[in-house]
Amino acid sequence: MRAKTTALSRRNLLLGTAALGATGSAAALLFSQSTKAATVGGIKNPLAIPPLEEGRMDAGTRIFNLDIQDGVSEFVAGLKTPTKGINGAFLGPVMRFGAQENVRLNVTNSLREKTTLHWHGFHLPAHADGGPHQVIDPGTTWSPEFKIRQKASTMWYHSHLMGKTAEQVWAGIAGMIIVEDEEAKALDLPSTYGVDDIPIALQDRTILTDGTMPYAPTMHDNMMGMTGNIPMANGTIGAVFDVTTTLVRLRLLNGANGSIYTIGFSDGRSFRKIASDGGLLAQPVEMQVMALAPGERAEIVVDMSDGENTTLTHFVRLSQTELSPEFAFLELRPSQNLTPSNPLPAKLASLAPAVAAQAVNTRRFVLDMRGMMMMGRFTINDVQMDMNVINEAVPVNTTEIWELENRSRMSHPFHVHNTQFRILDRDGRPVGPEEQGLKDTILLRPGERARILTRFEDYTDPNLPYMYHCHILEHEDAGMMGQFTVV
Ligand SMILES: [Cu+2]
Repeated sequence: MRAKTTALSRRNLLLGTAALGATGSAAALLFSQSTKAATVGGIKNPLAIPPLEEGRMDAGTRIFNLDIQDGVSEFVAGLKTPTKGINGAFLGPVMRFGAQENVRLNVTNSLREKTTLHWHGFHLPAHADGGPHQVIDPGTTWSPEFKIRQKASTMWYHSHLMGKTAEQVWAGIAGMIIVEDEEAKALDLPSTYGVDDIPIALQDRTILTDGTMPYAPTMHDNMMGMTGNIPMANGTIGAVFDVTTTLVRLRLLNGANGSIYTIGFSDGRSFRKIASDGGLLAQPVEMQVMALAPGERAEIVVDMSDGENTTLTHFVRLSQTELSPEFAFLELRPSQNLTPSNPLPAKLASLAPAVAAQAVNTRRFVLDMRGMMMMGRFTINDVQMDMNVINEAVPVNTTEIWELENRSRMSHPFHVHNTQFRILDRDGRPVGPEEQGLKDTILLRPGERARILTRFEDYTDPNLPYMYHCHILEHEDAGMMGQFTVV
């Protein structure tokens, strides 16, 4: 018999932030009240740092073994939570790839259900992409091989099973990837794994008092994207990290199903964004608050030389100038004697300018929601995803402008497989320097239009498609996805 359960409440867990409130200041974004004490209901846990997996070299190929499995996690002491993970109970190892290397990923499915594993952000052949067409049956191993053709970046991997992506990612089938290259190494950025270079998967979940974390979206969740009331950083609730260096680099991934995070620090300190989805920006960009949508990554560098604790926080925007803390993700606790870090270089990656005039073709994608309020049908160009329909055939070696329009009344992060694109403009206006780097996912606010510059240079395959889709996983599963081939 099923035990009677209720959801653990954030009101109980987030004592610190609940007490904070927020009062307005017309002058600046409001962070005046410190959320220093705002860890989760007094719960403090050391931040889980996923094992760093570098594979083993065999005849010039870097080989990884990944085992997708059922597990049991203890997010809350004494509560057993059934989860799924890769080489572990929840989430997976951080894999490190070198640019230009060949990799082979032996992915074994030890679940009792089908799954897939998609390498998000990578330029690779369609048969290696791990999308809905590369199903891994229970008890079998899928071994894609591809060459790493990325710049130094923070990527990730996750289930992409047709109609089941949301449920499987919620359970934990996701992990992060670090790509390194010579250009980035020469910059002497903080890069000691787990010391001053920290991968952080930001997620939220709902856990019941019996410990379960069921994927049971309501109509509202299917509509808005599934959200939980408990923040997690790498699966840790109330995460605390002991900082030992004056600068710390956080590789942030929004690995949530449906939550768009507004990221900043509890004491209002600024940080420098150094990388977007596909790699380093041209120069560090100082920011105080940053939107991060499902699927997006951002690398930030935080200056801890003042020796004060601060908490990486998701804020809710009350108005243009008022922010209210919602989730305390990670408390950074500097030690007494910090090791001085190298200063951040003024210039980072060399990036070719994004020139709209190079495009010879324009393609339009209209994201919409049709039907009654709670019976929504999510579409791109008026159609829902059909595994048997190739929606677009894109000529190889052709620079194109993709015009994206969000005609619905909610936000959608639009993700394109197999490419890193550049954002030309939003509603006709150029984007800020923090959005001028390489991107594979772009957040479109309600009613917003954006133009992106794409180019697919090889890996033609007239039969096997790549995906473009909304990265709110409930929207993706509800059909807000389409297929394109490179021909
Ligand atoms: Cu969406």
